[in-house]
Amino acid sequence: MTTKRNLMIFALGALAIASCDPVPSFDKDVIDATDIGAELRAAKPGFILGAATSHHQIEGGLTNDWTVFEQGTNDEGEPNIKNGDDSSVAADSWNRWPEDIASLETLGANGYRLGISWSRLQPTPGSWDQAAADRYRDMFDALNARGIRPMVTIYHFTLPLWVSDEGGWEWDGAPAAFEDFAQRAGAAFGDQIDYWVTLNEPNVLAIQAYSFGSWAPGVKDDMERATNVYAGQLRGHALASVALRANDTVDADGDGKATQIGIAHHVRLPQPASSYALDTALSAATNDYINDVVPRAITTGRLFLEVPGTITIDEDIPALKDSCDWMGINYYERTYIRADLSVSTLSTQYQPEGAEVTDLGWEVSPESLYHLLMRMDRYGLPLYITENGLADDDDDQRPSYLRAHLYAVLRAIQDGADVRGYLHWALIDNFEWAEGYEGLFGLFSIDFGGDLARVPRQASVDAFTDITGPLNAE
Ligand code: GCO
Repeated sequence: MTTKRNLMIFALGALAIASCDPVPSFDKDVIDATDIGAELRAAKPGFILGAATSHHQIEGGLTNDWTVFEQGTNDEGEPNIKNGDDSSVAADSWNRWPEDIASLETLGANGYRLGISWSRLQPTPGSWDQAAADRYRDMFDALNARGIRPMVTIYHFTLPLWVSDEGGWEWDGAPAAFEDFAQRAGAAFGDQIDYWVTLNEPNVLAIQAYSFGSWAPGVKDDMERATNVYAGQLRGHALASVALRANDTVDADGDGKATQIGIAHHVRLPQPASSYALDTALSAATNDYINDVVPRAITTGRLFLEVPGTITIDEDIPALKDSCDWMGINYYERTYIRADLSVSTLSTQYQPEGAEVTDLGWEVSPESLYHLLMRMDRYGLPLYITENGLADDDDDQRPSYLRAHLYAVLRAIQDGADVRGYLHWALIDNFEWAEGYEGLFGLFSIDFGGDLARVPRQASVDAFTDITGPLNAE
């Protein structure tokens, strides 16, 4: 097995070609001197600039596979979530959503990416909680009334218990269950919503939950199962996109299109740790697995996933082809890839020495965002940044981070990439999965032990409105 795997990796190494795209280096003085809002407005009329959240991370009061996982412990007997935190209250957005909308207004935002909870709306197979749906309808009405385009995610990492009890995305009934949910969501909210996100980061979910074991259901080191879960989500997406198009036939924003479907695709820039063949090969393999599986599937219909020597999935799924009207880009970091055949992912990732990092230790690299946008643009779909941001509790990095990353977006647009919007992660501090309340990403901070008021991180809010002001000028 190991020999076969090594041979395959060497073969890949021989084929690996380093990407030829230049990664530019940005000059801080140039960024500071650029009126990003005015230039975005000129370069891309109608540009959407806003913020993002997900239901589980802010709502509170949920019951799903994650709320079960949050109460559990890992192999070492430690709580699954740092400090034993849980999402039971989170930011209480289920009740305080008008404050979230007020925060968006403070930012001058014209877009908001938010999630709806599958487990809340369909707590049992075939059921539908109309009171919960009505609450979401109130939120969507309020957003539309303020000219803030809702972009709605229908699956963001959490499953109803009746799906996870069957095996989650490993269950062969999961895609059809998701199709049913998409059908009901399309019918229930289609008159208010045009922009749908079917899946959030199918690649990250698969790896965190089935290789790192740090997310529900906490399976360690099993890239075969991870890859099946990755594929299961994409099969579900194919069915869900057909269901959304069939059930949401109302053009809510009057642009002539009733549905605009995307996947929030997590991209990162893998760089080989050295020119050693194994590092180059595994960097290329990681690049394909992380970055290219999703856009290839949604543009060609070919679902191709490979972990060399472990698993290969290669299927044509006609409904996957053209299943998206746009592609979402979630971008956080660049990583270096060092071969390590003792782990199921075959490599480990690390950050360069001396780089600026966030509170969670992630490298700040706006140039990599530019590079990835140019690369993803080649798939020919309009792009929206559906997430980009950083954990920075004291707010000393976020203002410059925000400007530099929006400058990267502007440069990509000026160089021809069709980027139509940017939703900053996150609007408010929230439950950061296994990190609990330690990764604080909000443009607005929240005192989780206290009154839960949305308090502006003022320097960041100022940096944001410096851009939305000229962007939204008449
Ligand atoms: C993800 C999710 C978000 C995270 C954000 C910061 O990438 O894991 O989409 O839910 O909170 O990315 O880590």
